[in-house]
Amino acid sequence: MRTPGSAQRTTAQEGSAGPPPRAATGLAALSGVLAAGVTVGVGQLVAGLPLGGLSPSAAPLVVVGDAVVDRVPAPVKDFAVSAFGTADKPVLLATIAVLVALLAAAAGVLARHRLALGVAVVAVLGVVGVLAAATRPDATALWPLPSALGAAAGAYVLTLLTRRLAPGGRSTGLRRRAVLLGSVAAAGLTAAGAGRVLSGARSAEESRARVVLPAPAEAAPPVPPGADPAQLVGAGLTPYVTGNRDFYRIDTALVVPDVRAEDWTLRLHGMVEREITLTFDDLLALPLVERWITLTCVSNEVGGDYAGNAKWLGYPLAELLARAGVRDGADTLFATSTDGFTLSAPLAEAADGRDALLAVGMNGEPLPREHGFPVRMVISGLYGFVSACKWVTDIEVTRLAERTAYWTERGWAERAPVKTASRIDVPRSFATLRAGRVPVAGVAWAQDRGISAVEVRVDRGEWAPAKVLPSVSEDTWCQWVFEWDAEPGGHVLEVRATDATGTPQTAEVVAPIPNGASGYDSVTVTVE
Ligand SMILES: Nc1nc2c(c(=O)[nH]1)N[C@H]1C(S)=C(S)[C@@H](COP(=O)(O)O)O[C@H]1N2
Ligand SMILES: [Mo]
Repeated sequence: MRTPGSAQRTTAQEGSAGPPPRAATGLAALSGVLAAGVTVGVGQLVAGLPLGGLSPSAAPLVVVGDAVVDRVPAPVKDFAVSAFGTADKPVLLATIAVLVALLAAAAGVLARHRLALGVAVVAVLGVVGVLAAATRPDATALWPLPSALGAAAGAYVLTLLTRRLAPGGRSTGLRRRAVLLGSVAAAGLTAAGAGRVLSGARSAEESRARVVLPAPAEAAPPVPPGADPAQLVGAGLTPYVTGNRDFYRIDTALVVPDVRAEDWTLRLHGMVEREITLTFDDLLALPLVERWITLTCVSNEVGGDYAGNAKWLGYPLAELLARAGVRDGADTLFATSTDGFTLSAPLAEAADGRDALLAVGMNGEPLPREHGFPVRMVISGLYGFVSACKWVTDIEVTRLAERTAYWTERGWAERAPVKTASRIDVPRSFATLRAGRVPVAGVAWAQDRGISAVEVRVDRGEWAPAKVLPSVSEDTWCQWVFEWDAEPGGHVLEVRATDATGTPQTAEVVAPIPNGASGYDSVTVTVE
């Protein structure tokens, strides 16, 4: 029996034998892209479901992206960091999205000729997601689910669209096609949006909002008056204290790990007399100390800004190690974060009495998620990649020879003390200045040793002393100012610092890999 609907369909079918070939190919490609969109959207939705073993980090694009990050060869990664800096993550995610869209468009076109082939391409994409999910270090048995269900939804959508848009299919009229494609796009976007909302609701952000940090058993000293030449800060000088929002972020995580304080535990084990397991509440109940420590990244180029100074609240690593009782022969703390990143910190430095913390607070707040919420390590005098494990959940006391850390596998050094460095912040390079008194200023650091002198030279002349402003301790950078009598012409200004052991910063120009850049920072200016 014929219904009114089917009669109408028959009419529409008779009205057109399908779009012209170019348009048909375009429609097929669009179908593929929409199917991929539904795959990603449904994947995001499933990943966001409030089920114990699922996590926003299990969403298809995220697991594939993270798997790529861990597998790309070191030179590509170095290139990405140097070319895109901290934007390397969005660039990678966008690249993956574009590649998937291209493959999906091809799947759509294939499907128009042979449906099974197109569906097979979607299935392969699904399998890639499932494998990436299953091999993530923090994966649970449920992690492949978002990719698997997403791909199943994508295959269904591709089949539906291909059949309906085919000549003789149900949706051949222009209006019907638009409605069909529009509904599928809306469904994909709704799923993705719902996934985001669900993930947000049970995220670490909520957990962080509930954290109340205890008052420190030992408060940090206040910043000494005159640490900041106030009149220069607005003019481009870096403030002595770096706000949490302005603090540089460097890590391998594509999506910030979602660790709730309630779920966090730390296991300290290996070459110790007594293994220790701490919950977040256990940690907050210990006598916590506040310390100012400047953190710097080994990837920082001379003159670069991968450096920041904050007031950290935490428990001294030395105390924790003393409680555990370190056995003879150990020389390394092998730290692992929830997302599988690892680093080898030298035990001697962590326990020699310098400022070295298992930190929960940054500038008076719980750690921001990007900076390691709920708990990270910070050790003065060592670059971040060998000391400052964020989202840390496991510390094994071991020997360096027994474990290889994430960056060491990729050609970076096993041990990396911070090199003495200085930077000119004002004037900016290529600035045009008025002749006369010009303040030249910036920062200098040699964490754990301290800075004893900063000098400036103009046009490769004699080094002249700059004024070094007070700092809280040898663990932080300091500001310096040099009053320059600028004469008309083009000039090159250079800076160098001397640490408190009396060793001047080296002039030798080396790249960041494997253990930090060196050489003098310089700016070129024009004086009128
Ligand atoms: N879990 C984790 N911790 C990490 C990293 C990382 O990639 N993953 N990067 C390290 C590096 S290279 C640096 S320089 C510091 C940077 O810390 P920040 O992002 O809070 O400035 O974190 C360190 N800790
Ligand atoms: Mo770093």
